[in-house]
Amino acid sequence: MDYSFDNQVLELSDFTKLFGHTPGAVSLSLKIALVGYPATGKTTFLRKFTDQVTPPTHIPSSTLDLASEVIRMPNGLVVEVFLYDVPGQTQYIELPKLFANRCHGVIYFFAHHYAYSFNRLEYLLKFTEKYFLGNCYKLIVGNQFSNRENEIQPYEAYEFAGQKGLDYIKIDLVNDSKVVDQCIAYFISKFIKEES
Ligand SMILES: Nc1nc2c(ncn2[C@@H]2O[C@H](COP(=O)(O)OP(=O)(O)OP(=O)(O)O)[C@@H](O)[C@H]2O)c(=O)[nH]1
Ligand SMILES: [Mg+2]
Repeated sequence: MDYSFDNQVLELSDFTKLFGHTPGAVSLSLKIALVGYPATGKTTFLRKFTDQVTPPTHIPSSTLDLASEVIRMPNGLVVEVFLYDVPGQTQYIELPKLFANRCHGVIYFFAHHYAYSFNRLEYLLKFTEKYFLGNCYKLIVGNQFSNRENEIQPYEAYEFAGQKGLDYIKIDLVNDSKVVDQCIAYFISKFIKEES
C-alpha cells in the first residue's frame, strides 16, 4: 500500500497560485487548521505552501500564525485558502479560540519517528471535536523524516485512522514538493463533493 491520494485529489492539486489582488474572483474560502504535537512539521507545511521554504531548524511556534493564498483550480474555481498554524506547545489554549468561528478542515500532524506524537492524536481528536461548528473535514498526516527511523509504521497509522473513520496520508515535506498542494486539494475535493 502506498498511502497516497486518489486520482481526483491528484488532478485537483494541479492548481495555480494567483498573486496580487483578485477582487470578486474568489468563490470559496476555506479555513484549515494545522494541529499536532511540537516538531511534527506544521510550520514547515505552512512555509512550503506560501513560499516553498523548508525551515532548517525547529523554532517552536509561540503564537497562532495565519497565511493565505488564492488559487485557481483546474476546473476554474477560485479558492482562498487560509492556513492556521497552531503552536504545539499552546494548542489546547489556542484551539478553542480558533474554533470559535467555523473551521472547514483540520490536519492532524504526527511524526513517524516519534511515537508519542502519534499516541497523542487520540486525545487531540477528542479535544477538537468539542469545538467544531458545522461540518469539519479531517485528515491525519504522518510526516516521515527520511533521516530518522520510524517508530510508527504507516500501516499502524492507516489502521488508527480507519478506526476513527478518517483518511491518513504519509508525507515527506523535504523530499516531496507536491504533497502540500495535494493536502490542500484533498479538502477542496471534500468540500466540493459534499457541500455543493
Ligand atoms: N527531514 C525532515 N525534516 C522535517 C520534515 N518536516 C519538518 N522537518 C523539520 O522538523 C523540524 C520541526 O518542524 P516545524 O515545522 O517547525 O514543527 P512544528 O510542528 O511547527 O512545531 P511547533 O511549532 O513546536 O508546534 C524543522 O527543523 C523542520 O525542518 C520532513 O518532512 N523531513
Ligand atoms: Mg511551528
